[in-house]
Amino acid sequence: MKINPNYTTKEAALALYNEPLMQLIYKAATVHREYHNPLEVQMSTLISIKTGGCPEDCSYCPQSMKYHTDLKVQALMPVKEVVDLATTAKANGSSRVCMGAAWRNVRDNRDFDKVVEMVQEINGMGMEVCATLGMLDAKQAERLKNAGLYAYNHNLDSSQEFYKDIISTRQYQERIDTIANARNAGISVCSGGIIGMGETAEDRIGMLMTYVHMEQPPESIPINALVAVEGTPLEDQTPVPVWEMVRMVATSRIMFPESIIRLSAGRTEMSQEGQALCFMAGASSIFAGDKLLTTPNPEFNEDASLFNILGLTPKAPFQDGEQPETKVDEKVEAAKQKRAEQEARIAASKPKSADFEPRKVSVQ
Ligand code: SAM
Ligand code: DTB
Ligand code: SF4
Repeated sequence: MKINPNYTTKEAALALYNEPLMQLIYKAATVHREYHNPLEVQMSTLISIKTGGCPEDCSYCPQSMKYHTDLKVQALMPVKEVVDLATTAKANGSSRVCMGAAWRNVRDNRDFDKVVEMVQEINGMGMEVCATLGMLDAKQAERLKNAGLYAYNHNLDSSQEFYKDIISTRQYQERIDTIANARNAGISVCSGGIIGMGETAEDRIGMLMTYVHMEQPPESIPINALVAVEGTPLEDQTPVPVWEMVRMVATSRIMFPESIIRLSAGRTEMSQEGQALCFMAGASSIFAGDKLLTTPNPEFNEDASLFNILGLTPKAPFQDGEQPETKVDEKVEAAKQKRAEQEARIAASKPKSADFEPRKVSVQ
């Protein structure tokens, strides 16, 4: 993944961000056409495989157990349910599934075995599989890679300076380390941030500068507008003007010409015209489906109509990288074997239908 050599200092990047908007959009659209097909948009479907009850205190997040939101905590979904949702997503044009878990970090337990199995199954369906499960060590990253994971999402969210104001339960460096673990395992990196949390333009650029200084910038950069959820510390934040979203998308597009810029959370608050400007400014991916993880997203029909108006088409999977191979995972195999044995035992203990044959009663 390339970085744009003209914007490797904070001053240059900030000056770009502050350029007259029409000029910024034009520059971004030009870069976009040079590196991407501007009529194709990647559709990625989010599945919240484990919802709420998270021990972290990210001030924007309705899933933190520190805040009192209306959210219903849900344990890890069964593998079959996730596969069924992925099947629907594929039928609706999504080429990627992103499985999100409200975890601080991945633990080597049965739940992780199930996530590995989900990755195997969805990769087997010919879709790009992404996961966002919190912090990840090198071994866990390797296991996910071997299962067929295509991408790992782990956002920096904002600048290192502003980070301390929104999260106290983990360090910025820990985020950077997880990203490095995914990268070193050969997994494509998805990492971006949120605007509208009260940060300055310098903070937005500060986050992008962290990506500039990485050995390799992320293959995809999600730009989220804060969804201000009642009960979270950021519930009263004023909605970010669409123009700032356009600026952030355009600046990211120009600074990282080869990466995919994803127009992420916040689309329900944006007009079709606002979203069109973001596509013009270089966004080439969205989250599809009427729900993000826990908050609403535009309906399938609304997006279909927008794509129709703008002449956009969904992007096919694996256009930017090969489909990973799924390798055998001992723990998943053992769990499957155990499940099969249990099912066989249950079947054997059920009374045979013959046992229920009605007794013949002779009528006299
Ligand atoms: N727990 C994992 C983690 O934090 O990495 C994965 C799930 S977490 C919900 C994924 C990302 O969603 C966060 O990093 C944040 O950028 C985004 N997010 C969460 N709540 C949001 C909100 N209210 N508005 C916009 N983006 C949000
Ligand atoms: C990302 O950058 N945005 C997505 C995905 N990566 C995991 C999540 C958005 C969550 C918005 C709030 C919610 O629905 O809970
Ligand atoms: Fe937990 Fe992730 Fe939400 Fe932070 S963003 S509270 S880590 S689910």
